[in-house]
Amino acid sequence: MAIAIIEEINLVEAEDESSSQEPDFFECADGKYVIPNESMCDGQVDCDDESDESDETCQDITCEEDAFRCKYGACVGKESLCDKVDDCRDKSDETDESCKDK
Ligand SMILES: [Ca+2]
Ligand SMILES: [Ca+2]
Repeated sequence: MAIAIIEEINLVEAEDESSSQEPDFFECADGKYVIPNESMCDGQVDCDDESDESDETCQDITCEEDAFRCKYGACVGKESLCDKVDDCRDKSDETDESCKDK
């Protein structure tokens, strides 16, 4: 019983440590690469497994006010919209739907 209580305390301390400091890097889901935070959800795939540009990674991030938001959540510059270059991983910046108002 006593051992169980000690383990519980350690667990709480570990959680506190990780939540108190913002990580500067994003670790790919496969653990092979660590990329700078700014490369996360920038439209370009940096992780072998594409986990830096996945729906799960990007759907909750916030874009700059003047950025274009790709369908899966990544942020690219507004000037990237409909410039005939695929800037979003899912090419959602170059779809007819995205460009119809341009
Ligand atoms: Ca990226
Ligand atoms: Ca583009």
